[in-house]
Amino acid sequence: MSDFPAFPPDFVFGAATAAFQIEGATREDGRGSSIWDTFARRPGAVAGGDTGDTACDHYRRYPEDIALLKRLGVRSYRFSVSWPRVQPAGSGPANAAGLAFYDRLVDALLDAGVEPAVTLYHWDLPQELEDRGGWRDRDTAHRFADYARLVADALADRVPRWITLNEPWCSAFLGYANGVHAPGVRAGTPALAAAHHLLLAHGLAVPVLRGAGARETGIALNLDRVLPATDDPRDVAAALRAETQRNLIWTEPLLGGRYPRSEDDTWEELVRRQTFRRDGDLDVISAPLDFLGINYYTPSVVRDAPYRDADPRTRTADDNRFEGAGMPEARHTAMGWPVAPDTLRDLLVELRERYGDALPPVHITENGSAEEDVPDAGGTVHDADRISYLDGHLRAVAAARAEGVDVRGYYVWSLLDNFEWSYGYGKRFGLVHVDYATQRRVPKDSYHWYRAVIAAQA
Ligand code: IFM
Repeated sequence: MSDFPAFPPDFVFGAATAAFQIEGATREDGRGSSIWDTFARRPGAVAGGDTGDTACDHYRRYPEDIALLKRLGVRSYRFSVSWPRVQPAGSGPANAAGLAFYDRLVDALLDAGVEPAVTLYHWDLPQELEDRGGWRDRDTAHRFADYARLVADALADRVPRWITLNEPWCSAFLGYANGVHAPGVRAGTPALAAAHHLLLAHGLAVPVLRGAGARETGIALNLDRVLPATDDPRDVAAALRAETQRNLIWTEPLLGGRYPRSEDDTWEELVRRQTFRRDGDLDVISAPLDFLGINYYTPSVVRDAPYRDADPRTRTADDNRFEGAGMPEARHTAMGWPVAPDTLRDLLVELRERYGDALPPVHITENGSAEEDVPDAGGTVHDADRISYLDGHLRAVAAARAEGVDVRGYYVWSLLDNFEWSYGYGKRFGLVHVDYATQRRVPKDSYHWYRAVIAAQA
């Protein structure tokens, strides 16, 4: 560890999870159904037909998981609240038994000396709201603000850090354009309407959270470092379209109070004929943030390409005349994602250059890798590749800090192996191995490595 960069004493080392991926207990204590409960039952939607019904059984085993966090030495634990556990149908009064779970969780974390950081929405929309249009419908943004109030009134006295939405790009584009995530819609404009309503939901929730006493409020975006495959102007223009879809659609309204200038070239008629934006929305959306959460895993190298669908009437909003060119020279994780830690530094420095003082302090709210973990006879995983991945990305954070980017925290994704959405339980991101047959948890080598990193900083 002697050559490991030093972080300031108040730098937040953390670990993250999300409700649907770990809790299980999907029918317990009055929890309603979510779009992921429905989607996982659609034949072929999730690898192996896996569901979230049991997951890591965290709903019952949370004391054991908190003990793992305590031993790890993290200052903060980022988890998400399940909307259908708190508001089974997505509106109306709180389900007291559902809220009580998070109350117990927060108290147990504080007793263990771990600060809770709450994400309000990590993709598990109550099914009843989807039946009324889901994120295509503006009203869902208002329902979200009501839900935020219920959770914040119950927990903001003890939870300092709040994240409204996790990776709204996935909710909008994987959910309503490409259809590989719940609710599995594959159609044209809805993804753009969904993106706008997600931003609005965030903006409406920010003052609600502050009013309830939240000390720090932000959003977690999965921003991409997009690189053109060549310096041919057509590839450079394609990279800007990719960046518009992945990054600028979020950062421009949130940090700049404007829609991206490049949106016309990216979406053409889809955005020119939109009807979902209203006067005043940008003011709501651009409410100042206390921090920007960035989830980062891998860069994208793209080149110019024709539309995948030549017919504008059926074309989806993720069809923006670019295609992935890959990074054959890089190592790839078990997700097939190229590993290029320096691109995290570049992304952070570029954000700082683009937004200047409008860029709030940053927390890396997720970073981690799925690897082909093979437990030894004792159940331990010797995951040198994951250690190297985390080491590289933490060094990239230190490098960005050295260049003046105010990064204040870093959360490993994830504490536990868990339900990796449409990949089911086949992909493992955890610092802790979970044997799904027995629910036995065994810390991997990466857990011990991260523990040593944190201890050495102290
Ligand atoms: O597991 C997901 C998480 O839910 C959101 N960010 C990316 C992770 C890895 O794919």
